[in-house]
Amino acid sequence: GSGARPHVMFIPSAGMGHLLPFLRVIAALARHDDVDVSVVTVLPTVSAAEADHLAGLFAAFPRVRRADLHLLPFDASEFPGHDPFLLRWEALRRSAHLLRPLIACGAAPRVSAIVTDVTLASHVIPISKELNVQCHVHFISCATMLSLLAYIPVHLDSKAELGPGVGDVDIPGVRRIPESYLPQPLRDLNNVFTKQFIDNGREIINADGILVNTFDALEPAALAALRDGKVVPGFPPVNAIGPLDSHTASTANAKQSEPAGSPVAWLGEQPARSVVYVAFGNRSAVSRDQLRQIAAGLEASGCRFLWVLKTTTVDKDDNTEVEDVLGCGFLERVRGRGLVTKAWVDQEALLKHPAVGLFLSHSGWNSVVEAAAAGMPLLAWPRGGDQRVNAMVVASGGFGVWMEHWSWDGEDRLVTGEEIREKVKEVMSDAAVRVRAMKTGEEAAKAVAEGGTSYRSMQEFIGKLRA
Ligand code: BUP
Repeated sequence: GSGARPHVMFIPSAGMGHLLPFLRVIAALARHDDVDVSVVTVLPTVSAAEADHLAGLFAAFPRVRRADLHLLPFDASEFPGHDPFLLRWEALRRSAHLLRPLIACGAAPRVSAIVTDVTLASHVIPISKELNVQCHVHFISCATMLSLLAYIPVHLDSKAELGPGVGDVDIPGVRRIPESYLPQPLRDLNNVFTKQFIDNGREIINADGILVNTFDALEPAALAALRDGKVVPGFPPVNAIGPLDSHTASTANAKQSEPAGSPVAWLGEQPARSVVYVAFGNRSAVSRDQLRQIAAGLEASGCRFLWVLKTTTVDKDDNTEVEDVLGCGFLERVRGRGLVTKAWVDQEALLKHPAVGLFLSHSGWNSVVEAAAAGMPLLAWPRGGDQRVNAMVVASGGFGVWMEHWSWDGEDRLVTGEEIREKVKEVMSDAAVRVRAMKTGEEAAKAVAEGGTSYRSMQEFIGKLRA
């Protein structure tokens, strides 16, 4: 009821690309003393990074309550070869009815609003209606991807002839996206991810609002089209609240001194804008052969580089040696100018470091927004999922270069070390991209500063929680 103290229950999903931005929203809300916050913790977590970050959140915000959810047994053999995080989404969706009692009987005061990860939207929104609780969806990709999710049911319903996949999608007021740029599973209408995507797209229209980690200046057309009802008439309010700030910012454990040899300590010894930061996210499936070409390209470029190397999709079982992957002698040859780490790094902080001059990235959306916030030019090499759509946003914003024809998961072609060397050198010295990136960083700062578009969007969201 009006005037009552809001109690918001957050329902996250799996994968760091989902969890990290979610934790950032939770932290933003938990900093308000007059809002109660609960977080559904699904056990066991898929990766060690997820477990660590959840523990970090509860340590930093003792007021945040934790509501444990134990998943029902899930037989993954039904989906051979699928990504473990995607399977977790399916497992969670099949256990979603267990959320009902958690929401209804959650600790006093009564849960007044839910913020759910988009992967669970089609299950959680109906439960929230039954329980008469506000439901906001946290969307973890760009507004352009949100417009795709919203429009896909309309697109499929209006197609006379269905191919094996969704086909090219022409999103009204936004842009036309060729099928080859969509997440790979959408080429198969029977894929479990495609079914989830369509179900969530159909249901999201019934949400009370949508939170997106983007900002108005970054995606003006997509945000306007969503808000004007051009994509889907009557679409819920879209609150662009990015770039989201780190969930540990301004807490006691945020400022620790850097151990010698750590990436930040190493960066401190390098000249300004001299280092290429290379990272393809948490669960990239870059093949061994491709990794070796990247190594060759970096070596031949003569540039300094910091490479966060992941060799398995889930961090828990990753104990391969760097030398096994990149070939023996590589580390020796680049000693002093190249640092390769398999450890978790604070990417947000690295991107703000003055020694970094370029980010070679898979263009996962969080990485893109972190780069935009840091005014860091991107060399975008999308690998899968929403990453080509994200790279379209980078290219149209001009703060990075999209390698549109470089390979994509599932394609055989290797991008050679020579191609990588040439492009890295070229973009490292591209003044126009650097200026555009700095400008984007300024726009990002303006958006979250008091009175800015994202600041006001966040205020508006908090206002709704109190209504
Ligand atoms: Br790896 C790594 N440190 O060592 P994306 C990643 N990150 O801070 P992805 C670190 O994880 P999914 C590391 O800054 C970003 O916020 C990074 O999200 C952070 O891609 C996040 O960029 C990664 O959206 O998403 O990893 O592909 O995990 O869902 O596959």
